Amino acid sequence: MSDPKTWFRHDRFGMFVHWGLYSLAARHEWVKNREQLTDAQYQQYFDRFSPDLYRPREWVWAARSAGMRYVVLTTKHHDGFCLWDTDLTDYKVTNTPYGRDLLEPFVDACRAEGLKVGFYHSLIDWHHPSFPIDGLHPQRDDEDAKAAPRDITKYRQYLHGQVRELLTRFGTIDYLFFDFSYAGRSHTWGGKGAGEWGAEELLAMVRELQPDILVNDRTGIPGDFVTPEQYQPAGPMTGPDGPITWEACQTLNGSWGYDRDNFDYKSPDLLVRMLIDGVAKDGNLLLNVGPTGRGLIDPVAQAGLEAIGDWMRLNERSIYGCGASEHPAPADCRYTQNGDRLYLHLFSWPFKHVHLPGLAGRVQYAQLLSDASEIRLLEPDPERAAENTQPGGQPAGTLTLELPVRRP
Ligand code: JFZ
Repeated sequence: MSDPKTWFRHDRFGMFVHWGLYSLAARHEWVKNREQLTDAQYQQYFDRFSPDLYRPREWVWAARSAGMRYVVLTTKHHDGFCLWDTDLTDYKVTNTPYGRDLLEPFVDACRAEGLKVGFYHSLIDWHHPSFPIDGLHPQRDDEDAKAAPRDITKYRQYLHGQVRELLTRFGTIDYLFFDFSYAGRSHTWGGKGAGEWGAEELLAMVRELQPDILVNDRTGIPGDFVTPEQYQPAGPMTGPDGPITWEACQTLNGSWGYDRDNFDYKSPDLLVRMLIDGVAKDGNLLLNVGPTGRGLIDPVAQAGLEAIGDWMRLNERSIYGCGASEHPAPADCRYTQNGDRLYLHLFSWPFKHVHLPGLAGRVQYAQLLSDASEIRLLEPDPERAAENTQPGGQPAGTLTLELPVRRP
C-alpha cells in the first residue's frame, strides 16, 4: 500500500464527531469537570442514553456533501464512557438503555460512502478506578473510590487492551487520535505523558495491528501528524526531516460536545477561510460537530456544513491534492497550489485589480474557478519598469489581474 500520508495530505478535510454521555448534559464535553459533577449526577446521563435518531449514514452524508473525506468519532472521551461493547469495563453503551454498539454502524457507514474511518480515544479517564486522580480529575463522591490505591500500570493495561479491541474488531481503521498528554504542565495538573501511557509500546501495538494507520502526536511521542488545536499555524510546518504533516482541529462554536445554548458559531465564510488557510500552509482541517443526545447534527451545524459544501462544489479543485505555494501571496490572499496550477483565494474582494508580485511573465492564463470566466492578465510594461518601483507603485515583476468589480 502507498504511504497513508498520501491520502491524508491529498484529502485535506475531515469531520470530527464528539459524542457521548455529555451530549445529554448539552453544555460542553468537560461538563463533569467544569461543574464538578458527582459520579451520581453524571450517572443520570448514562441511565438515559438512548439516541433513537442515531443514523450514522446521515452524519457521513453530511460530511461527504461538505467535501470532507474522513470522519473521526470519539470512541471514549475523558469521562471514560465507551461507545462499543468492550470486554474491559461495564461503563459502556451496551449497558445503557440504548443497549447496542455504536461503532460498527459508524464504520460501516463511512465505508459505504467511501470515507476514511478515524477513531478518537481519550488517554485521560475520569472513570477508571486505577487512573490516578490529578488536577484534571472531577470530584469523586465515593470515598472508597478516592481512597483506593490507584495503580497506573492497571490503567495502562486497560488502555492498551481497549485500543487492541478497537483495532481488531472493526476492520481497517485509517486514523487514530489519542488525547492527550500533559506531563510537566503543572504540579496541580499532576501531569501524565508518554511514560504513564506506555506510549512506545502502545504505538508499536497500533502499527502491528493496523500497519497503514495514521496516529497523532498526543501520546507524548512523535506520531504521523501533529494536531494544532483551535488555532491556525503561521505557515507550513517543517522539521529536520522536511515538511511536517499537520491537521488543525477546530470547533464550530468553541465547544466540542453538543452545547445547546451556545450560538456563538463561526460564520460559513470563516469556516471556508480556515480550510483554505490550512491548505495554503500545507495542512488539513478536522472540523468538529457535536451531535445531540438523540444522535442528530443540530440545524445550525448542518447549515454550516452545507455552506462549506456549496463552496466546495465549485472550488474543491483548489483544496484536494493542493498544498502550499512557493510564491508569497498578496495581502488578504492565500495561494494553494497543485503542480503548475496556482489558486489565488481572495479573502477580501479588491476593486478591479489585484497585484501578484513575482508572477510577471509566468502565468499563461487565468480564470475564475467558480464560473470558468477569463481573467485578463496585465503584464508590466518593460519600458516603465523604473516607474513601477516607485514608492506606492508595484515592484518589478508584478503581474496584475483585472477582476470583475462585483464579486460573481
Ligand atoms: C482535548 C479535549 O480535552 C477536548 O475535550 C477535545 O476532545 C479536544 C479535541 O481535545 O483538548 C485539548 C487537548 C490538548 C490541548 C488542548 C486541548 N493542548 O495540548 O493544548
